[in-house]
Amino acid sequence: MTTFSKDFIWGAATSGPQTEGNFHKQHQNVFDYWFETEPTAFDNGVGPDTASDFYHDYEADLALMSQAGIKALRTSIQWTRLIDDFETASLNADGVAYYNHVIDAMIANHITPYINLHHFDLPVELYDRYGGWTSKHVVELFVKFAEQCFKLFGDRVDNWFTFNEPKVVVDGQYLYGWHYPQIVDGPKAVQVAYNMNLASAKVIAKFRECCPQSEKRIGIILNLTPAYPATADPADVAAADFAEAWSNEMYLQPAVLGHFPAKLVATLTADGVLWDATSEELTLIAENTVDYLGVNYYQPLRVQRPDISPKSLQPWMPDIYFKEYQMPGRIMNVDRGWEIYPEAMTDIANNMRENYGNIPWFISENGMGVAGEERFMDADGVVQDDYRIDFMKDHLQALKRGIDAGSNCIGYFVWTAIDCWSWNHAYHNRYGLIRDDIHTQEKTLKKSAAWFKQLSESNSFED
Ligand code: BGP
Repeated sequence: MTTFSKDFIWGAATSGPQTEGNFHKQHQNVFDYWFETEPTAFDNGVGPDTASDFYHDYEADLALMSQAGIKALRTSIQWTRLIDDFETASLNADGVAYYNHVIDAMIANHITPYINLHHFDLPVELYDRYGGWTSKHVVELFVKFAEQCFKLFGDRVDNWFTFNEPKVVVDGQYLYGWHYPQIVDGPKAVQVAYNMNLASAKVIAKFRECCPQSEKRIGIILNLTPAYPATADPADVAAADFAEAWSNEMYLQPAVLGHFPAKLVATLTADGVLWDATSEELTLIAENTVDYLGVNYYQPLRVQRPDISPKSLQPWMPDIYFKEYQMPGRIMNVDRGWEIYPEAMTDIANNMRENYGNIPWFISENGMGVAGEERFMDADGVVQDDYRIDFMKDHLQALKRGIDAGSNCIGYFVWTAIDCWSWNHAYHNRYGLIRDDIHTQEKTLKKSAAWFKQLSESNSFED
């Protein structure tokens, strides 16, 4: 039997752009625009226009989540839905009414709202006008949007986040070209990483002004991918150290400790690509750290020395310092192409305790994406997703080992409640405890929903 404390939070995570659909939305985010201009970039040509229709179905969807034992829901407010004019942050009446209804419906269903302000969904106009997150003016506009959210919803929402996975914005939009605007530019990506850290600190400063009550808290959600060297050879270990700093510490340290990793700063300085920062900004980052942290964990990072000499790659890319490596014998989620390595949950928990002042933190995403789940449906149409239950069990057991060693982990949010639209992969991999038939929008509980309900009611499960 694995048992968690009575006050452990059992939740689910999702996001506005992946669930709502674009009904009554005045503006496009970068994914909406990308889908309009290049639908073939998305699995099966399926875009975010309908998603799982949370815009219309939120009441029924929340009632179903409640039946699945979900006691907290992390979702996001779309900048492109709430705001009419990005420069002044004037409000869109339909957007305000919609998010008010959703938050009220969460509370009516005894689901605690955890509200995130940015889930990869930059308004495309702000990319066209200013270059998106490369611009410090965009940082200021984001603070104005955040202030509106705090003023509108801060009376009912205690739990806030500035960003989901800034690393995916940096890597996907500015470094490796996976996501629109598909820029491949190392130095630009360095500046974006800094600007997002700065934006997070500025939003936290604004939050302290708007929501000073002690029960209100704000954090950031980071996807942590612990970096493990391929061998004990010093060259592989050095590569893993750089990958750890670049992928994880570049976001974790400013958020929690208020400063950037010194070794990484030294390397970027020596390479002539360090971000543009002022001393006032660095002081602001130092003074506005998070109250708590959300950690998304899916896969580890296996690292080996790069096969190019560090100075041979021009223009600069972080890949001159490390190379990802596929460990022989690793266990894979073949559909998603990600390694399954639950043990990293213990390592993350220990890292929080040992290096981050034992900050309160929780798993803000963890889950298993599987393609073609119809094959696992029984005669009653219930998806028998035992693989998902096993995945959660393995990760929760590893997490519990870290908690038993003293890590201050306060909850576990599964990705996700209801199958939702997922960026380029659209509906290819399904993650939900609840199935969505995307043609009829019929939603049905999977076997894992019953398991999760039992878990959230008893705070324990049979091993
Ligand atoms: C995280 C994102 C989520 C979600 C999840 C699953 O990085 O925060 O939005 O999409 O990954 O990944 P994917 O949808 O790419 O399979």
